[in-house]
Amino acid sequence: MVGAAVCDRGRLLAARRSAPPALAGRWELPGGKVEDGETPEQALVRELREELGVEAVAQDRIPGEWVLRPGFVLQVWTARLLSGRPRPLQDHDELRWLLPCEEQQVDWLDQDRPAVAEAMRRLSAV
Ligand code: 9L3
Ligand code: MG
Repeated sequence: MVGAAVCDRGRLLAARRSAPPALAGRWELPGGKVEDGETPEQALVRELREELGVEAVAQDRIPGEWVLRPGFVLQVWTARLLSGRPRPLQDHDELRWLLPCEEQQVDWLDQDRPAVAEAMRRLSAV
């Protein structure tokens, strides 16, 4: 699984899941499954296109892997928007751009928290 820490103008994009019921209302880094024949960076670009209707590029890997369930680990890259304005087209029902000081304002999925913290550290450092 690949997650995207989409950063723009000093903010990180947070997406609120609308499904499945157990995760609905929790916030995540948008992304999804890496399909056969794809690199994680390609999957990230495809998922952001499908889920948010934007063109983006993967930038830097955030070190670490977080177990989602047996056989599935989450890897995260920072990402930069090339064009479009993110809209919740599927899987999400709300988006927010968060400043580093606003990191705790949403209820992040547990597995996303370390990567979110690192992405916010990087945003604060520039
Ligand atoms: N997941 C966790 N953090 C993320 C993403 C993109 C996904 N940043 C978890 C939530 C679901 C599973 O992975 O349990 C599948 O996600 P998706 O394929 O529905 O996006
Ligand atoms: Mg997804």
